[in-house]
Amino acid sequence: MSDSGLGPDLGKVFGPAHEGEGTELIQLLTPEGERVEHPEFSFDLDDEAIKGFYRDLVLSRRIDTEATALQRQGELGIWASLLGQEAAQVGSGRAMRDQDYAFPTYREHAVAWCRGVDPLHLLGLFRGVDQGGWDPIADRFGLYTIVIGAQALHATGYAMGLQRDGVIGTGDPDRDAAVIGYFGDGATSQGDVNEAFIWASVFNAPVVFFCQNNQWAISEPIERQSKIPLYQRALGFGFPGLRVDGNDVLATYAVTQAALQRAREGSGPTFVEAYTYRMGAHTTSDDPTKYRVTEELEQWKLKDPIERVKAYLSRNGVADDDYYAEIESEADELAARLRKGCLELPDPSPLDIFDQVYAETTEELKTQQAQFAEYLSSFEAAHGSDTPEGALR
Ligand SMILES: Cc1ncc(C[n+]2csc(CCOP(=O)(O)OP(=O)(O)O)c2C)c(N)n1
Repeated sequence: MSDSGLGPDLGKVFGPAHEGEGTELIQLLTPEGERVEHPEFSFDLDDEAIKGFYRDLVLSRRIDTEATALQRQGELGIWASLLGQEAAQVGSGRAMRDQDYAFPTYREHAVAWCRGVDPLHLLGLFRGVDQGGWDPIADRFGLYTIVIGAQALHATGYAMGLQRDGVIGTGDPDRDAAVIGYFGDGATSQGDVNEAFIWASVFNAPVVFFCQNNQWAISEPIERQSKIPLYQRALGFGFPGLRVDGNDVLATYAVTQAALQRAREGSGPTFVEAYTYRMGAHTTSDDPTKYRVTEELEQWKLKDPIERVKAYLSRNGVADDDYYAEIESEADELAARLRKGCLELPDPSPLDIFDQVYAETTEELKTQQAQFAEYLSSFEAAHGSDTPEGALR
């Protein structure tokens, strides 16, 4: 009995609630870049693949740095940085097969990268000139979702659709598909996420719930979201939950790949808690120094997801300074292309919005579009401008 006399001491049953370094944490690459084995999960790719991961990590961090700079210079309305979460995103993103589908939040820039989405499309969204210019069907990467946790339901619904399409458990590796729903630690307190867990569980939906526990939901710490480790919640819903070192790209890859495979085979959902840290601000509108201490960030810098891969590559003679310089110059080129492309993005026409409601515009919408066009042209006739704003100038 616990001190309160109300029942078993949960602390003893589950261990410390928010200690990421316990035996429960699945890790294959230490912060020092040493490979370690895990009894259940192994990394089965070669060193060339790890070099590829390094490139993904560096380039996605550069996309992020450039976007933050563009926002600071007034070229983006806002930016949600992924700094510190690159490994969680690259590991899970690279574990997907072409036919799998991802439902992101607003921070999954490295997953977008892995899906082949041009980062310029991400900038267009945050610049406010479009609603995300990528093709969610062709790229198999959904639109960014700001409504916290809503995409967990979308992911589950899509996964149930895959079941009905008969593309689960056929044994054909090019056909069987699964879904990943991304969300943060704060989102686990949302009704939508908990509802998604129930639907996914009882319908055995082929979905991986991929939670990046970055320790903070804006200014709310993880201790205010859960009294037990998040991954242990899955058991109560009836499916497995795992905690992986989210700063370890090898472990994140291995765990996500296993969870996706389980889903594709028809064995149902898995909850993956990627234990990581948001090293930057929540968004460019946030000042984290108001609510967290510098020492915390300093501790997490020692677990940097990129440095450990670099340490591994160097330590094992897989890559040298020439390789790192090559990737740096590729990052420079990417950043320059994004900057130029961002500044050249055209402002949308007020009429464009009608084209983006349905895949095929309805007759009713076409009528409304024509009426709106006529309304806009009335300003031109009266004032020599085709917009109300222009007419006021
Ligand atoms: C339904 C809903 N409620 C509140 C918000 C405001 N909001 C934006 S981000 C955020 C915190 C989300 O934290 P978390 O799920 O941990 O994800 P993170 O941003 O840390 O990646 C909140 C509450 C929102 N966007 N949607």
